[in-house]
Amino acid sequence: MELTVVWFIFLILLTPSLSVALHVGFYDQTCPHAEAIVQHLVHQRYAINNTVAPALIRMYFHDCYVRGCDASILIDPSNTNKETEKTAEPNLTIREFELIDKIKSKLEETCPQTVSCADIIALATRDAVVLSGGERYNVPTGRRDGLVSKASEANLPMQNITVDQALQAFTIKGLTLNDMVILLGAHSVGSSHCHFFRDRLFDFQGSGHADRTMNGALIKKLKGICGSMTSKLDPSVFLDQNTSFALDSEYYNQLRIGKGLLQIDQEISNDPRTTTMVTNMAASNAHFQQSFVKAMVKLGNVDVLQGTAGEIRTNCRAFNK
Ligand code: HEM
Ligand SMILES: *[C@@H]1O[C@H](CO)[C@@H](O)[C@H](O)[C@H]1NC(C)=O
Ligand SMILES: *[C@@H]1O[C@H](CO)[C@@H](O)[C@H](O)[C@H]1NC(C)=O
Ligand SMILES: *[C@@H]1O[C@H](CO)[C@@H](O)[C@H](O)[C@H]1NC(C)=O
Ligand SMILES: CC(=O)N[C@H]1CO[C@H](CO)[C@@H](O)[C@@H]1O
Repeated sequence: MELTVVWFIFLILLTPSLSVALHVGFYDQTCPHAEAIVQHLVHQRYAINNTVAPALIRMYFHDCYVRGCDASILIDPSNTNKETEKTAEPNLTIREFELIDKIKSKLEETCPQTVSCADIIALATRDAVVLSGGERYNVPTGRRDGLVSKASEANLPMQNITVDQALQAFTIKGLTLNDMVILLGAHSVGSSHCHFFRDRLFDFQGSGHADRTMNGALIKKLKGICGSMTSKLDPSVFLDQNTSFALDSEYYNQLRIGKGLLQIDQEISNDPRTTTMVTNMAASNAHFQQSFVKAMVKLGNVDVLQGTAGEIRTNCRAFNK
C-alpha cells in the first residue's frame, strides 16, 4: 500500500519532465520558419567563409560539454561576471559568435522570445554538418538557455590526454567510448593551432624527440608550418590532411597512417580498445555518416534545460534582466 503511494508520487513528479522532452519540430506552431531562418543565415555565411562549418560544430561540442547544451558558451564577460565560459583557455578559439547574434536578431524580429540560443547552436550545427557533406538529420529542439556561465566550469578535455582520461571525460556526460570515437570524427573538418600539437613535433612529453607515432613526412611538413618549439607564431593546420573540408570517414584512414594531428586523435587509432572502431569507421563512410549524426543528437541531449527551467534569452550574449 505505502509502496504504491510512493510510486504514485514518483510518477507524478516524473510526468512534467517527460511531457516537455526535446522533440523534433518544437517550434512548428510558435515559430514555423525558425529552422529555415537558421539554415538561410548559415548558408549565407558559409558562402563567404566555409570555415564557419567547423567553427559551429566545435561551438556545439563546447556548449554541450559544459553545463549541458544551454548556450552558456555565448555569455560575454561583464562587470558582475568577469570570467564567463568563453574567457576560459580551451574556449578561446571558439568563433562565429557574430553569426549566432545575426540569427538571434532575425528570430527575435520574427518571433520574439521564442527560440532559445541553445537551439540556435544545435540547428546551425546541423546545417554546418550538411554543408560539410554530412547526412541531414532532425534536431530535437526545446532547449532553454542557462543562467550560469563560469570559466571555472569549462573543464573540457585536453588534446594531450590518454584514451582512458578522454573516456572518463565522456562517461561523466553519459557518452560511451563508441560515441567518443565517432564524435572525434568531427576532426575530419577544421583546423588546429600549432600550440596544441607543437610538442609532438619537437619534444614529445619532454623526451627531446618527436612523437614516434606520427608519420615522418607529416612531422616534416608541420615543422615547416609551425617553426620551432619556442616559435611565437601560431598558425593553424587542417586536422584532416587529405579531405580537409569534408565531414567524412577519411579522418580515420589518416589516423591509420599516423597522420592524426592532435595526440588524442592518434591515440584512438593506437589504443587496443578503440583501434577496431577506427578501422570500422575507416572502412565505411556510409556507416560513419549514420553513426555520426546519431552521436550528435545524443550529444545534444546532455543535461539540457527544458520546460520552465532557465529562460529564452533575447540577446545570446547576456542573461535577460
Ligand atoms: C577529447 C575530445 C576532444 C579534444 C581534446 C579536442 C580538441 C580540439 C583542439 C585542441 C582543437 C583545435 C582548436 C584550435 O586550434 O582552434 C579542436 C578543433 C576542433 N574540434 Fe575538437 N576536441 C575534442 C572533441 C571534439 C568533438 C566531440 C567535436 C564535435 C563533435 C569536436 C569538434 C572540433 C572541430 C570541428 C574543430 C575544428 C575547429 C575549427 O576549425 O575552428 N572536437 N579540437
Ligand atoms: C575565414 O575565416 C578564418 C577564421 O576567422 C580566417 O582566418 C580566414 O582568413 C577567412 N577566410 C576568408 C576567405 O575570408
Ligand atoms: C598537456 O598540456 C598542458 C598544456 O598544454 C600541459 O600543462 C600538461 O603538462 C600536458 N600534459 C601531459 C601529460 O603532457
Ligand atoms: C584521400 O581521400 C580520398 C577520398 O577518401 C581517397 O580516395 C584517397 O586515397 C586519399 N588519398 C590519400 C593520399 O590519402
Ligand atoms: C592561448 C591563450 O591565449 N591562453 C590564455 C587563456 O586564458 C587564460 C586566462 O583565462 C590566459 O592566462 C592564457 O594565456
